[in-house]
Amino acid sequence: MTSNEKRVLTIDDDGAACRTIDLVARTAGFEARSTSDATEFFRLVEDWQPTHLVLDLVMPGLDGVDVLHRLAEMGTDAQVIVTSGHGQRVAEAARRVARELSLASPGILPKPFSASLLRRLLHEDEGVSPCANAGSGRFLAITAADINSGLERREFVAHYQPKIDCATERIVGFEALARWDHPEVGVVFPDSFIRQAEDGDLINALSEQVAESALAWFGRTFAPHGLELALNFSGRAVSDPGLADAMSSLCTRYGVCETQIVLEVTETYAMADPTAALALLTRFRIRGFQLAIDDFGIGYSSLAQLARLPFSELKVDRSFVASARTSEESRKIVAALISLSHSLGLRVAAEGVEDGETLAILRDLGCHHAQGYFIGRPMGPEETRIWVENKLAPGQAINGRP
Ligand code: G
Ligand code: G
Ligand code: MN
Repeated sequence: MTSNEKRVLTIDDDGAACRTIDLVARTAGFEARSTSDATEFFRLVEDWQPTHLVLDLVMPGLDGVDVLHRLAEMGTDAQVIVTSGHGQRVAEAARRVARELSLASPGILPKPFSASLLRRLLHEDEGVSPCANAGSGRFLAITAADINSGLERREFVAHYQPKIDCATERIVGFEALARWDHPEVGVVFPDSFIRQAEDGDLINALSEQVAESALAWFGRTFAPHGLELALNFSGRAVSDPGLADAMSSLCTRYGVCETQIVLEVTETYAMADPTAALALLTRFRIRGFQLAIDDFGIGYSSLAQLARLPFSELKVDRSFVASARTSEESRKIVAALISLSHSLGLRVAAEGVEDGETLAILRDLGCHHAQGYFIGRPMGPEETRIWVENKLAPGQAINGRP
């Protein structure tokens, strides 16, 4: 065994790809080895005990899914990063296979490689993330105490993903997505801390810190232009009886009108206790906030409850949207959800729009709003501001308003 506790092992039939990954990994403080030979790969998994594996899915004479099964049988606890030159969808499917086999996988690495994405994936272990003492090379699970320190240092901020009107392609607003701006680790994503914050009873404080950071930015830059800001709330956070007041005072402080704010809650929560949800959600609507049911279509929903609860918007889950172009079933489901929203008088938004053809399909189906990598990725506050400016024709005001 070696002294360095961070070791990356790559299997790829492309020698240049191996060398690039090794180089990026070494500059990120990892030891790195690579091979194109399966026997050698599995031997190293056992003997060298890598903490991270980078797996090329498609290699001559080797099936990436078989490799995942074999790794699961070996009981490896290394983080598996899936790469492929065959498009994101294949790599994402393989990552789902990995997770179903109980392998940890922080994400996929599409080819051609982005060095910054690889660095991010190497530092973003699924379920376990580098903490305050990451400098020592040790990886610990994020604890409530870590989150508490982050809250005290006010490190929880938001990144923003733009949202457009499908018909006019004009920007209508942003979805704020929580990020932990960690002084040593860099940007930490919500998958690594939301659940821990809930378990540690810190989700209310965290949600308010993210909301404050988002409203301060939005109020200063965009609120006067009539755009909207959507914020995600987990069931626990939205059940906080003080949240409606806290949100209203943030609106007052930053010059934002309640009607410009959309609270996104997930279907699973909204349906868990419909009676309690009705009272809670109604209080937000009375104040003027908009309410979106997020990730619609993947939970266990009752359509009757959907009609009864005071939602103003339905967000079609990205799993249907991403495959609408290629799968007839997905397209029919998206069409049905759009039509359902129209009949219930709800605004409907599609998330996960990854190409222009999908955007055209949505427009033809009468979808109101769209969001996704094709339109814009989540970006930091300054980057978002520049993105909006570049989108506008000279002399054109944001959202077409003077
Ligand atoms: O970009 P992305 O990895 O940000 O977001 C992953 C998931 O985390 C999304 O499903 C999103 O709804 C959720 N999420 C993002 N920000 C927040 C937040 O502030 N609170 C809660 N509860 N969930 C969030
Ligand atoms: O669950 P929630 O709707 O809040 O999801 C937001 C999540 O979706 C974030 O993690 C964001 O990074 C991700 N996301 C946004 N647009 C796209 C997209 O076009 N494709 C994929 N795969 N994910 C996206
Ligand atoms: Mn959301």
